[in-house]
Amino acid sequence: MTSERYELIYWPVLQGRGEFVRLALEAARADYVDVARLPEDQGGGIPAVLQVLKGDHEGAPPFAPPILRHRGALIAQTAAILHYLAPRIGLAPNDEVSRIHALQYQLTITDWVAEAHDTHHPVSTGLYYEDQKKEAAKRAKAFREQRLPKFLGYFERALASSGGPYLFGSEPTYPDLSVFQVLEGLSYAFPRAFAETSKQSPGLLKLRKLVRALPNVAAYLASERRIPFNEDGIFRRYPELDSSE
Ligand SMILES: N[C@@H](CCC(=O)N[C@@H](CS)C(=O)NCC(=O)O)C(=O)O
Repeated sequence: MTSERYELIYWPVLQGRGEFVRLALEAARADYVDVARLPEDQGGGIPAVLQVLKGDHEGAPPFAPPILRHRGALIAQTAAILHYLAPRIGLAPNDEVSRIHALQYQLTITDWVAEAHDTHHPVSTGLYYEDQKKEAAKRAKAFREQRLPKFLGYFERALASSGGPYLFGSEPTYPDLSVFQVLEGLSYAFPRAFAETSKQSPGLLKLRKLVRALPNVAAYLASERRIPFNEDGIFRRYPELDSSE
């Protein structure tokens, strides 16, 4: 069956990587359904995600959620989903080179998100945090001291190259929404380290405020559709990982 409506298939109880897609759909006020957040008797819940992952459909099989279903096709990988969606919902820059640069930024965000995730799961995603706390403490220290300033510095330079206030100038595009989400997540997970390190990134702090105030984003953030950050997601608040003291 093909449908014009965008269907997001993602775990229903966390922001996770699905949130980068939700934010884009919400910012554009696109017609979409967050499939797994429907009740199970309406085809939602975790079974809806597992059903798609089972792979009894045509085309390239998805490895993991988030997954977008549109016009009968399934697309996985957050950056690929956004690259597909953005021109259709008015969130892509205009020219071809800029579109590749938007994807370049999004893939860098993918790396950043994976590193943020690995601060609490440095050994294996298959183990509990409690089983890898020692390694997590080491990994989080390196993240706070080396990687956080490097990623923030990179995106601050990216903003300077466009003249701001967004990555492609005066209008927001999808990587701006994703940078916003990472900044929100990092300030939740590492309130101390983020507050200290982000002092060097005034352009990013401004972008964060601007994105938060976009009317569709503000309405979404205030709605029940925005799942609060929690300790099942990528950005987890474990105070011991925010400080070595
Ligand atoms: N690189 C992928 C990563 C996808 C991913 O790791 N998804 C998580 C949820 S946020 C998952 O369910 N992974 C299951 C697995 O890796 O086995 C993306 O950016 O979409």
